[in-house]
Amino acid sequence: MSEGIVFAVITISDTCHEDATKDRSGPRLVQLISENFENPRILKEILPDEKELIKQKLLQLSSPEVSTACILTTGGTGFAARDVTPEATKEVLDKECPQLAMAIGMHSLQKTKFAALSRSVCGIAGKTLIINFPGSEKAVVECFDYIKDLLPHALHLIN
Ligand code: MTE
Ligand code: CU1
Repeated sequence: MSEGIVFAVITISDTCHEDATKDRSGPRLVQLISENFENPRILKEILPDEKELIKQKLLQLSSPEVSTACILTTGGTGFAARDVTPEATKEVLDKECPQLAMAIGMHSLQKTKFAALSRSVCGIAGKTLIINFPGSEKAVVECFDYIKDLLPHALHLIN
């Protein structure tokens, strides 16, 4: 069996960090990756809405030793005081990919105008593509559905 793409799914939520049984978006993303990619290796994490913890985890997963191909985060992209996922992500990126974030946003706006309330960012850290998704299960399904066809080519270009 050939080695598949290495993914990481990070749920970012105080609530889910306290009680992992409340995490529906993370497991849903794991399921969607498994259904759409061959033999993926999927690392799974749940973090509280703490910028420094998020940043350290993104740095670790994108380091050459772990070299995750693609990190999908879910949650912490909104307007609440503790929503800091985009800020943590920006601090680890070498390159931002604003058109990818914009494209996901435009797709999302066709589903709900509340997509305007996500501050998600996308970019490249080392050889790792990092994509922020909003926190709801509905949102991760919609956003994953949009990027799944783009991912193989995007990851190919990075590596
Ligand atoms: N994007 C999609 N595709 N579908 C959605 O249902 N919900 C929005 C938005 N983006 C949504 C979406 C809502 S209601 C919010 S508040 C923001 O994402 C931020 O969510 P977060 O704080 O959980 O990251
Ligand atoms: Cu909302």
